[in-house]
Amino acid sequence: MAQKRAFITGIAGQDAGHLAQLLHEKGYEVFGTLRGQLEASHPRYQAIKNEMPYVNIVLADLLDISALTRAMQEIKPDEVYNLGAISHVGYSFRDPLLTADLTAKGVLNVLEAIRLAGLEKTTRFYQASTSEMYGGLDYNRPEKGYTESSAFHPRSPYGVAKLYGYWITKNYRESYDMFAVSGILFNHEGERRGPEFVTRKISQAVAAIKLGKQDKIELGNLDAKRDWGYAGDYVEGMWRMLQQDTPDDYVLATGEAHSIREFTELAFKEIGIDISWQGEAENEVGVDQDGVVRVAINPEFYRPAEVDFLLGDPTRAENELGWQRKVDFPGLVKLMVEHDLTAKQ
Ligand code: NAP
Ligand code: G4F
Repeated sequence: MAQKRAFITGIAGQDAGHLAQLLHEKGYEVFGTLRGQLEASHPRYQAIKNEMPYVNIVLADLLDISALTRAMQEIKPDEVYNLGAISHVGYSFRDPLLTADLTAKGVLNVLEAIRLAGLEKTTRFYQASTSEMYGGLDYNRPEKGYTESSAFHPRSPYGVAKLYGYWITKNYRESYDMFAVSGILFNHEGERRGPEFVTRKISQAVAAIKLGKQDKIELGNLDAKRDWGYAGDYVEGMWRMLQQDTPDDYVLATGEAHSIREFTELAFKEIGIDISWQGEAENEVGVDQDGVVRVAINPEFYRPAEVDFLLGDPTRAENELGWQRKVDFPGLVKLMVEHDLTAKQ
């Protein structure tokens, strides 16, 4: 049988790295997009090639439908994973227009590129949808967690843009009979996570504090809760969604929610520091056993509208995809801190 071809947008991202490795191990020929006027000698290009020599790099911006269409015509992928996006919620408040162009309309660009290349009946499409679409407000918080049929109420330009991506994917499935699905993924983290996201910011800071390279970390809202899993587990779920007989959308989550505060405490425990909390609101600090301030609040990291609580119910993915997360919350914190301790030495 011919080798299957997978096309991943945003190959430099966290999930793309895990997914490319998984698909390579499964025998796929893997193509991934990088944006910018890069040549093969460029450090960004080289970094991907050094880490994932099996990835065929395609230079294409998600805003550039001609580049995407050309890529589809030339590669004729069996599976497309649309992972490229502005993915940082805080940043999306600072640049909402670009977020809309990229995180919303970029999805349409990829879907149209597939159609323009005449591949809508053969190429399967995965859209990286998100738990941010639910919004976490009190009035719509199912006790056992959000499911595929929960109501949406996005709370950021990012969440709103992703909702467009979710609906246009469903619309192409219904209009053109495309195998086009959304994975509604709750937060997933790990050693590839960007340092602008809170878990990696904490694990890197904790490692630097242990090694004497940093004194403390500044954070925003400590009391938001997230359903945090390991990214390596979640890419398996993405792949499984595209192997089904009929296309449908699935939630991937752990079914457990923990606060930023809990993540911080556990991460410090990994290096032998017990954090205790003093003060309130912007004046709250986390101190170690010797009274040294290790955590301070910086309101710069607050968001204009916060998602206070996210909990997912992965029952359907477990039953229909046979998907199961392997890494639990303490395991995730440990894995990240241990990785960063080694990397920072
Ligand atoms: P990520 O690390 O931020 O990766 C996103 C990638 O998109 C980056 O490599 C980025 O490239 C690329 N990108 C940005 N602008 C682009 C453009 N104009 N053209 C082409 N590519 C562009 O995100 P991730 O955590 O791996 O997440 C993957 C996807 O899943 C995203 O769509 C995210 O919104 C969604 N998602 C993530 C989570 C999560 O918890 N991780 C949960 C639900 C959904 P540069 O490196 O050049 O900036
Ligand atoms: O790590 P975060 O930036 O992730 P967030 O906003 O939950 O978004 C991530 O998960 C989504 C899935 O639910 C994805 F769709 C999205 O692409 C992204 O991957 O922030 C998590 C929480 C927030 O409540 C934030 O206010 O941590 C809080 N937080 C507190 N201090 C902070 C900080 N977040 C960041 N980034 N930096 C801080 O210093």
